[in-house]
Amino acid sequence: MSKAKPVILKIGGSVLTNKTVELEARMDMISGIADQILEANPKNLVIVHGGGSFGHPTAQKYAIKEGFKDEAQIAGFAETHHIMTVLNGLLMDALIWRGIPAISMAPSSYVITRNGRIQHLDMTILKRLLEMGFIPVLYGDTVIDEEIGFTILSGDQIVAYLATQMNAERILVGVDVDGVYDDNPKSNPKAKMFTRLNMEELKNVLEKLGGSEGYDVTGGMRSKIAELMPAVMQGIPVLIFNATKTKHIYKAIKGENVKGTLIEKE
Ligand code: IP8
Repeated sequence: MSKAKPVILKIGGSVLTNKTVELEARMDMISGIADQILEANPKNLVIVHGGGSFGHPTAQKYAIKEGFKDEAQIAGFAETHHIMTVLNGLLMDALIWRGIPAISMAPSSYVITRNGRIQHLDMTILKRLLEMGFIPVLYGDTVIDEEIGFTILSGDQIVAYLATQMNAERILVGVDVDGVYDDNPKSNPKAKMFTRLNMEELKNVLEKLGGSEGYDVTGGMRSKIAELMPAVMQGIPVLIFNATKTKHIYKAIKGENVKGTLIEKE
């Protein structure tokens, strides 16, 4: 049984899916990620993944994030949750059939938000699973909200919450770009990547960052980083790296050197 500090790995929806084509999973990527996790053989890992072109288009169609306004959204809420379980199932298949002890934990079953912010997240079972050597796998999901009825909870908010509550050793954020840039590297080839940022520098950079390509109801790189700031402030380092590149997830889990942006408090 392990009581060591956990490492939280976020796998962006942009890595698992083609964000510009609705419901297109990147199966090669999913297999490659599972291979790397198998090889890394992590002991205290929690995985959280995003919605990509699975969760976001449906969430957008029914305006789930904005809360309950009319009956037509009820089926939309169920559909959005279901489509997330489908994406999660693709990743789970890849992990389980390699013998990785991953356990899927749908946040809609144990999280309540208030105006979109986590109000209650029961970590009892998650902590037990971790101690016993399982790898809990969570994801951005539809959740019940005390104030607005329901909403969308981003994987990034889950990551920050778990990391701060469990005082994680580090947070690894795998996306489809090499790190944090001073402009969008997909539209501006001259954009400069930061290899290291402290809190002060990060605040300045945040003002300049844009949203993400394709469907995204939870807001791209800017809101991703803003969400992770409380964890950084608590002294938990965050590495933002390109999870689509060969062996990057393996190296990040192992604590080996990976190209990316390391965000630290000081
Ligand atoms: O991609 C949102 O999670 P994210 C999940 O981590 C849904 O923001 C259901 C759209």
